[in-house]
Amino acid sequence: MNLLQVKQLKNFINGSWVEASTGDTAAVTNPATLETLVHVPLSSESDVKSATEAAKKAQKQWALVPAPQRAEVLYKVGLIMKERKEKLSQLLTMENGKVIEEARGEVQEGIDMAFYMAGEGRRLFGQTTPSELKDKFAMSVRAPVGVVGIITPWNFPIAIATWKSFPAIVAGNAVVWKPATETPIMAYELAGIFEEAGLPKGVLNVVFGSGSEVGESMIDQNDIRVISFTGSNEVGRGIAAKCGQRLKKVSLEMGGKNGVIVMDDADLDLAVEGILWSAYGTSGQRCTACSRVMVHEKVKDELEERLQREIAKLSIGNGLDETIKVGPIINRSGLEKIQNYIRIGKEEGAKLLTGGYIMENGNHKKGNYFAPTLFTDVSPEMRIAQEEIFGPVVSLIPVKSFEEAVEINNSVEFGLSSSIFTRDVNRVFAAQRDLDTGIVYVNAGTTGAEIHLPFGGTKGTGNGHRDSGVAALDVFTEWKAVYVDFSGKLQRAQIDVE
Ligand code: UN1
Repeated sequence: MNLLQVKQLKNFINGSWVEASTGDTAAVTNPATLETLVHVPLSSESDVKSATEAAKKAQKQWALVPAPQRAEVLYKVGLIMKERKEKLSQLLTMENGKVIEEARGEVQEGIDMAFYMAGEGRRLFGQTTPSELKDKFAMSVRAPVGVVGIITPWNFPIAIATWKSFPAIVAGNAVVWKPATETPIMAYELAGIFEEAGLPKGVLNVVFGSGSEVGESMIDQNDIRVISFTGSNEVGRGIAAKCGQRLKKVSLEMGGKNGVIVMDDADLDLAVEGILWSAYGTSGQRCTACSRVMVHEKVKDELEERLQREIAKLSIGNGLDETIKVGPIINRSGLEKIQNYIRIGKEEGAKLLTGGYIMENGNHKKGNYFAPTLFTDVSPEMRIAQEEIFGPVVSLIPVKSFEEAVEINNSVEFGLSSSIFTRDVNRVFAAQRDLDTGIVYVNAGTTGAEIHLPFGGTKGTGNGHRDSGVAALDVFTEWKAVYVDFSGKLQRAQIDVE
C-alpha cells in the first residue's frame, strides 16, 4: 500500500493547495530508517499574510453559522478519521517514529476530540443571571475571538492539532496553523479531511515552515488574536513576550519534568509497569513522560532490580513492526541532546544502571535510536533531575518519606504531570492535593490524559491556560456580557436600585 500519494506537500490556504511563495522546501525524514518521506514547503511572511486574510474573511461568515451546524463538520471529520484510522496511524509512525500501537492511540485521541468538541456545538454554555434592576435581563455568552494562530509540535502531530483546532472551529473562529516541519504529513492529512468534510474555504489554513519565519510572522499579524502554542519552554517564553507587547492572548504548553512517587506500600508490579510505560513509551518524547522516580528507600533496591530486568526486555526498532515497544528519537539533534544529559548525569555523580548510549549497531544504525536509560542515586538538585531531557531517561531519587517525595516532586521548574503508587487512601488524597502539577495520577504512570479533561500545568509548564476539555474554549472565546432592558425607560445600574 502506498500511503503517501505525494512527494511534495503544499500549504492549504483559502481552500486551495498552494506552493509556498519562497519555493523553498525541506526533506522530511523517517526517524526509524532515515529515508526521505516527502518534502515540506518552507513558507514566508507573505504566505502567512495570505492565510490570515483568507481566515479573516471566512471567519465572518463562519461565526454566523449556528454552532450545531459548525459541529456537524467536526462529526464528519471524526467519522473520516475513524474510517482512516489505520492509514493515519501508519503515516504517523513513519513521520514521528512512535510505535504503531501508540500511533493508533494518538489518532484515537483526535477522533475522541472531534466527537467531544462536536458535542460542544450544542452546549457552548454561557450563564444567565438575574439583573439588579426590574425588567432587565442579563446573560453571558461565548463569542469567537476571530482568527486564531496555532503552533503544534512534532511529538503529537495530530492529537495536539485537534486539541487546538477543533475547539477553535466549533466556537466560530478561523485558524492559521503552523505544524512542526518534522511531522507535516499529519497536518496535510487532517487539512484534507476537513476539506472532504465540507469545511468552508478559509476557515482552516495550514502554512508550513519554520518557527523563526512562519511562527514569528503569525505573532506579527494584527488579525491573529490568539496564539496557542505547544513546544519548548524557551520558544514559549519568547512567544509570550512578543504577544505581551502586542496584547495578544497566548496559551502555552511547554513540557514537564514529571515524577512518579513509589511508596513502600505500593504494588510494585504495577509501579514497574506504570514507570516503564510512561518513561520509555514514545521513547520518552512526551511532555507528560516520567523522567523522575521518587522511590521510598525501603523498596529502592527491589524497584531498581525489577526495572533493570524489564528494561532489558524492551524491543527497540521501527515502530511499524508490531513487536517493537520503543521507537526512535525524532532526529539527530534530539539524540545528541539526550547523550549530553547522560554525560552531565555521570559528571554530577549519578549512577548509571543501564543504557546511556546511542544505538549504532545492526539495524539501529539506520535510525535514531537511544538505549532506554536508568540512573539511580540521583539527588534532586542535579540537572538530570531538574531539566527536561525528552528522551528515554529515568532518574531514581531515593526518599525517606511521603512528605520528602512530594517536596522533591514540586521542586522543579515544571508542573505538568505527577503520579503516586500507594495503597494508603489517606496518602492518595494528600497527594492529589499537594502535588503541584496540572495532572495527578494515582496508581498509574504520568501519561495518558483523556481529552475531556483539562490538559496543562503549573509553573514553567504554561501560563495558566489549558488545552483540551471545556477549558480549551476559554482560550478560543471571549466572554461577552449582554444586558437587555425591557422596561422602556432608562434604568441606571447601581443608582436606580431601591
Ligand atoms: C504531549 O506529550 O504533549 O497524556 C501530549 C498523554 C497524551 C498526550 C501527551 N494523552 O500522554
